[in-house]
Amino acid sequence: MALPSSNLTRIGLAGLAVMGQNLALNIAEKGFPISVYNRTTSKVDETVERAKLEGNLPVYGFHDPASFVNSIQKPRVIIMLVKAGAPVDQTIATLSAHMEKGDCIIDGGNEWYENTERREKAMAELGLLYLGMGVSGGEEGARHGPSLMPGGSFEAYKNIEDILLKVAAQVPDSGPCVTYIGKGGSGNFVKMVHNGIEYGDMQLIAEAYDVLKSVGKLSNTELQQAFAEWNKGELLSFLIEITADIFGIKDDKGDGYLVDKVLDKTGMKGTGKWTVQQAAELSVAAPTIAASLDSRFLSGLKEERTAASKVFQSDGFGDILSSQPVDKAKLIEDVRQALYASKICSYAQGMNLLRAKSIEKGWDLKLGELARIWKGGCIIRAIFLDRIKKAYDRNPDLPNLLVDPEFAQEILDRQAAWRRVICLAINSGVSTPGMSASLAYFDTYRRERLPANLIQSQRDYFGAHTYERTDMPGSFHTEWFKIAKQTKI
Ligand code: NBP
Repeated sequence: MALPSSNLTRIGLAGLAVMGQNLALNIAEKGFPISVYNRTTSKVDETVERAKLEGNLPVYGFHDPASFVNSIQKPRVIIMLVKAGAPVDQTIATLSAHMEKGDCIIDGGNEWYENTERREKAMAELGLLYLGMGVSGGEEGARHGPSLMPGGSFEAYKNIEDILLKVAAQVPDSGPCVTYIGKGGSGNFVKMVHNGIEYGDMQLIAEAYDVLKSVGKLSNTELQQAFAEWNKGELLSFLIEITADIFGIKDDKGDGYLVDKVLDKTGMKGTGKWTVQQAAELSVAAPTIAASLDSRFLSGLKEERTAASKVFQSDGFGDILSSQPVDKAKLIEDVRQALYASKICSYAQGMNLLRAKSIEKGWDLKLGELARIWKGGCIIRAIFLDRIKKAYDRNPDLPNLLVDPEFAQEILDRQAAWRRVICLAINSGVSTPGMSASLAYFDTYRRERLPANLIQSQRDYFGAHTYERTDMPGSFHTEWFKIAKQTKI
């Protein structure tokens, strides 16, 4: 296809693997002529060919970086979608050599936010603008409308706002799933926490499945029906929808269902681990997300778990699975409520992490607005996010989602079912680390007095760390050891 009459395209995209190729086609489909480039040039030809097949979309391929950069109108905007880390630095070096003051590079990868901040500073010294933009929604999202989380240079954002507003997922009652997130690496950070929340959601759903299958003895057909039913109510979401689909898919290489043949070892790429590390750095409790990460670590120990299952089987533990008959309909309803209540706690943790980082970095993140742009396009999209947005609209300074009056009531309404599910799982020897962590988070957060008084006493006993008192101000130290010698029993 010949270049537009101006001989220049509106935007460029470098990195044509799954995400880049699909986002380029999406941008072109929305009416913005786009230049594309990839280190391995066969992917350039592949993308141009796909653009032809998918409706003669205005995608223009280039095999060398100079002609790629020079094909874009000024100020030039180039989105990079290459593997995070060194490939991003290498791509920036390749492209920036041909760019001019005022041009802008956008990294759409899952990058560590500090790398974006380092690069933004380095680019500013060359007079170039820089954005770190979280892109969520996988292949489908990139092609038909992702959730976009751009952070960094506001001027750069303004240069491409018109494109992002059209390319992002569109949610009828709340608009395009994009907003300017804030300065520096805030876009990458928000995407990282989104992924951490995604880990939590997937873990909670997997536990719901485990309880229903292992304790409730639901068949795949019954599981599919239960999840499909859940997807009509407050749990309506992309992840519940695809979970229902998964239970219906037969194995094309043998008998039975595919899900039963999939190896129980979870992969990961790092954003969940970063989320938990950041929560620890900022002293924000994120136990549900941490439990989901730990569960992925443990799932990776397949050989050890297989050996352990034999050890405990031979010692008489084995499957403690309850032999009592289970009322399937009641269990499905209890698990649904437990899942929803657990999910509220998980999102509360993610939102608190975002707020803590926003305060540390001065990003001024708008939590309600983040919930809004996650309502479409991304993996955690869910009707539930609308409730979160409304909670922050009611009170932008909400200390915790749990104390929003609507969420508080929802938790109260579900706590009996939630406790029943966890007790049943524990008594059946089925682990529910995410749901249990969520319940422990709730039970800890809601109590006025915790056993932390004893921990402070111990710390003062062995380390003279001092303690405060409930009945008078000041810092105190007691010679616990000396007194204890006289009172030992
Ligand atoms: P990958 O993360 O698999 O990266 C492949 C791309 O990086 C190819 O274009 C490859 O070029 C390029 N690349 C590499 Br590898 N090393 C390079 C180097 N030294 N110099 C230049 N280019 C280099 O692609 P992806 O799965 O499309 O993801 C892109 C980004 O988006 C990642 O940061 C990813 O974490 C993020 N993301 C992915 C998803 C998803 O569902 N896949 C979702 C959301 C975000 P080549 O063809 O020459 O090898």
